[in-house]
Parts: sequence; C-alpha cells; structure tokens
Amino acid sequence: MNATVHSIEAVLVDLPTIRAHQLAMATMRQQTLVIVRVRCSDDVEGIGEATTIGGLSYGDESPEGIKLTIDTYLAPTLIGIDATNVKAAMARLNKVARGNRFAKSALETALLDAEAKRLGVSLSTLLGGAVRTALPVLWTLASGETKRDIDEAEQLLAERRHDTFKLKIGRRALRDDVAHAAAIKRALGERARVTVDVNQAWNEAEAANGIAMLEAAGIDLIEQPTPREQRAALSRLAARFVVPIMADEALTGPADAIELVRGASVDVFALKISKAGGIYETFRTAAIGDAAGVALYGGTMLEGSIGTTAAAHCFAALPQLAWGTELFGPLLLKDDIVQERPVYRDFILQLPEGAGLGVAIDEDKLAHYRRDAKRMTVP
Ligand code: MUC
Ligand code: MG
Repeated sequence: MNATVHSIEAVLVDLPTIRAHQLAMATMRQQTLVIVRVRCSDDVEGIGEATTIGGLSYGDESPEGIKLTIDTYLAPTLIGIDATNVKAAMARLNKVARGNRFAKSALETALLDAEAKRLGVSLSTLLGGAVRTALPVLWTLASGETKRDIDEAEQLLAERRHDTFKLKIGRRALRDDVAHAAAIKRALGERARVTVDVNQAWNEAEAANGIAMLEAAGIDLIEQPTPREQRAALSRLAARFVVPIMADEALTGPADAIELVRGASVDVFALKISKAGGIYETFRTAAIGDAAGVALYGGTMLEGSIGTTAAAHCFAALPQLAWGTELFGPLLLKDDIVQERPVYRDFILQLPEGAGLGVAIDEDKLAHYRRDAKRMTVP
C-alpha cells in the first residue's frame, strides 16, 4: 500500500449567482457547494464536490446534510485505508451508508483526483480515456422574464458561447409557460435549439396538453414533465409525442435506468454524477441506457468548477453523448474558489489539461466564501 487516507474535510461554500435563477421549485440567488478535501499519507490531496439545488427542494440530500454525513459517518470509515484503491473505498462506504449518493460522489471524485495526480495522468485518462476533449454546453435561461431571456440568448449566441438554451418552466400557469417558451423559440428560430425543463411540476393531463403545444412551437426536448415516481405517466407521454422526453429526477442510478428502460419511459437520460453516487455508477447507468437505445445527456446540479470538471471528465469518457451537456454551472456563479476557471468558447467546454481533475483551489477565495469563516466574523 503506497498511500493511505490521512484526513478528510468537508467545507460548505456559499457563492452568489450572477442573477436570480428561477426554477419550478426554487429561486436561487446563491449556490452552496460542499467541497471535499481528501489528504493522503503521501502528501497528495484530492478534491471533490457535492452540490444540490435549492436546499432540499430538488433531491433528498441538503448541503448541510451532506457535510454532516461525511463528517460523522463516511470520513471515519475511510481514514487509514488504501487511498489508491477507489473501488474498494466505495464498497466500504456502501457498507456503512445506504443512499447518500451526493456525499459518496464527492468522496469518490476526491479519491480519483488524488490517484490520477499520483499517477501523473488526467482523470479521464484514469477512467479509460477521453473520447472527446470538448463538450457541447447549453445555457439555461431562467431570469423569469421572456424579454430578458431573449436578450441573454442573443448575447450568448453572438459571443459563440451557447447555441442551445434550456428554459425552466412549471412555475407559472401552463399557458403562460408555453407562451414564454414559444416566444423565445420564435425569436431564436433555427439559430438555436430550445429545450424545456418542467422539474416535475405538471400532472399527466397538464403534461399532455403542454407538450402538444410545445411540440407545435418547435421545442426540441422536454425534461421531466411529471413527478419522478410516476414512470407510467412518462411512458404514456413518450409513446404519445414525437418530441423526445428526458428523465432527470426520475433517474438516479442503474436501478432507475433499468425500470425506465423496461417501461420504454423516456427517449433521453440526464446523467449527473452526484445523482448516481459517483462517476463509476454514472458509467453503469449510462451503459443501461446505451444498450437500450436511450440517448444520453450530461446533466448538472449547478455545481461549481470542481464538480463541473469532475462531470466533464466522466462525460468525456462516455462512448455516446448524443445530447451534449449542460455543464455551465461555473458560469452562473459570480466568483469562484479555483485558481483557473473552466474554459468555455465556441459552444463548448474544454476539458482541462494536467493531472487529476486539472483544477486547483484558490485558498484565499475558499477562506473568504466558506460558511464557517463568515460565521466567525459575525460579532
Ligand atoms: C435540473 O433540474 O436540470 C440544470 C440546469 C439548470 O438550470 O438547473 C439544473 C437542474
Ligand atoms: Mg432537470
């Protein structure tokens, strides 16, 4: 054994967003990242991130809960074990804790980052190799105002940063949401693809009505229109419409993938490393979709640069990625805690070079934005 796990730290980091980001279930004005640092006996440090959206409004784990789970249950299990054997470490975590996939994902990323640094290779090389080093990235228009969203899209098209836009709907009355999406698609025409994410806000009848109108308006993809547990509703909608339907909340890991494939419930899988419980579980999930002819999409939990880059290495190593990615999280944040932010240009995210993730923490920025530091400054 060359290196053992020496210490693990989980830090809550609050970063402001560039504008309010309005989703069906929450309005975000800041994002909370859980940054994980795994220090090893050979002085190599690996970093990872677990981030969710709107506290507990998207998933079952909150940032505070993720930190508590790591500090109390997961970190003590890993201290002293072989840091170079990531799969054995994950098996150990799965023995002591059920679920808690976001927390496990952050730890797995940190262990993989450390091991790739030790070997002097990039994370995607450790994962078997990058099939692509540039990932198409869309942008989410979610200011809450149609005119502002159109202006934002025009600017990003002109800058050649994004040519696909996702709209967050499901907050307002169905007709208002459809009118909003149709107006944006009309304004952008053939110059951009436009998708919508309903974040489970519709019942099946509303979804049937809404999707019919969105399809007629030229919307390219419908994400998670109905509640995640209602797989039969998704199947009926997928059978009824030509516009592809994508599972996001309905798909966590391989077990969900099997059920969705069995029910022919969706056309596209939104993969997210945290939802699956890590990069290896994402590969297993993707393989099930792939084998069944389900197209794949690289999703985000609006992570910062560390989590986004971890996902980028994973998605780069997938054989198929027909729908590109939405790995724009760092661009939604006003500031960052890494030394060099990810590079976005010509509609793609560039996979960083360098060993491991290829991302280094800016210690001053981290000290500034960590939640406990702020608490200490309050008199
Ligand atoms: C989601 O539900 O897909 C991804 C992009 C965005 O704006 O929100 C997320 C979450
Ligand atoms: Mg979604």
